[in-house]
Amino acid sequence: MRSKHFLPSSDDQILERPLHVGCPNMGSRSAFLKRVDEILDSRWFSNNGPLVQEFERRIANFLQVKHCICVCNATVGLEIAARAAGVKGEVIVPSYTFVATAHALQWQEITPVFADVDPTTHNINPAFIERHITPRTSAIFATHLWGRACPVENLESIAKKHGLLLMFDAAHAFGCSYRGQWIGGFGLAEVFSFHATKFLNSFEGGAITTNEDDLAQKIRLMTNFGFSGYDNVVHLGTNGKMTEICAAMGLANLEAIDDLILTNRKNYECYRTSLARIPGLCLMEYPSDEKCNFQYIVVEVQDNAKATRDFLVELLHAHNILVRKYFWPCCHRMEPYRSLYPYSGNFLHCSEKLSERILVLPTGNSIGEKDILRTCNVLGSALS
Ligand code: T4K
Repeated sequence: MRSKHFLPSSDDQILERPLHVGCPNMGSRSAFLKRVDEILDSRWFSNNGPLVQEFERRIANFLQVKHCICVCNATVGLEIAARAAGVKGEVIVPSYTFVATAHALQWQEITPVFADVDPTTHNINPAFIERHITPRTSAIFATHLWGRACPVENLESIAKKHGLLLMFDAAHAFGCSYRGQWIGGFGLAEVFSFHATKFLNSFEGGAITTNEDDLAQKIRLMTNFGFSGYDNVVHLGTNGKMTEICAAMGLANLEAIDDLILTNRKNYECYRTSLARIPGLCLMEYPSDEKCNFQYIVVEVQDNAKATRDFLVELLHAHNILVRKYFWPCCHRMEPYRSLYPYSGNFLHCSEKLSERILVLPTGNSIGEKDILRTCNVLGSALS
């Protein structure tokens, strides 16, 4: 399968700039730098500063959700949200997701129980959840993978039937909707990531959103060591705070969100046109009746393709196009899960298949049409 014919010479490589999946987006540099000056002048750098408060207010308004608590990253956000909600025992999660979804639970000795996903949406498949429910199950933690909403209503009815909590890892899903309503207000709580690689980034960061007043209050306490005012610790807590500089970046990017989504959408359409000519590749579709941030260009390498996914990754990397095999391997094939739960793969056929076949291509506002054509030409050279 592998052929030297497709590999570029070292001269070609030097000429072509690297294209990264996850290359950070930037909104207005001047809007960001103006806020940085304000931060330095005010000498207020962290601990619920004015920019974090503004970022929280604007996210809550945007998503039309009652509460938003910004955090230092989504992983800590997931840990805090689970703990504040009283999640314990076993929790049903997808295995085809970033490992943080499972780690956030295992970190606090809650057992992630992996359920299989749907081959089209790549989200947890409600049909496979009930078989994993035991007397120890306390919750379902579902990921809106790639920003495509989970089947929320089905999950709600399973959770209700079995008395389980329902929460969402919404790390990919800022600016996406389910049945016309922004993701952010579903389940007990949802957790967003604003990591550098996310289309809306705050360098590092995240946010927990909820419509539950008591839960929001508890999450806020837990994010700041359990402090309620000066010198008064009323709860167990950790340090999950977002800094002012991160909020400044988040605000500059939130102000640019329409442009960022438009760029992602244009890139997606450009990929769609170019990939349609290449046999053996299937571009992930996003539902046309929902809002979507188009931050991931997800391509499935099909059985009839003339090259494997791994060959294509190697080839693209040789051309300085740094595509990713998200999410390979699945969580259950990573430590500590591989050793702790060695048989969990028996029920995860679709997850395993996807993790062997999915290729994620570069997008964002550092990528243009020329870069997309360059990427598709390399793919075409191997597959046509
Ligand atoms: N849940 C889900 C479903 C998630 O996808 C994530 C994170 C989380 C929870 C947890 O969220 P956080 O706690 O991170 O807020 C990257 C990100 O680090 C991670 O945030 C993200 N998901 C995941 C999908 O991607 P890696 O292991 O792929 O990172 P790395 O270092 O290989 O970088 C990814 C790509 O981005 C590379 O091609 C290089 C490029 N890059 C990266 C950075 C940081 C840049 O071009 N510039 C940069 O500054 O995890």
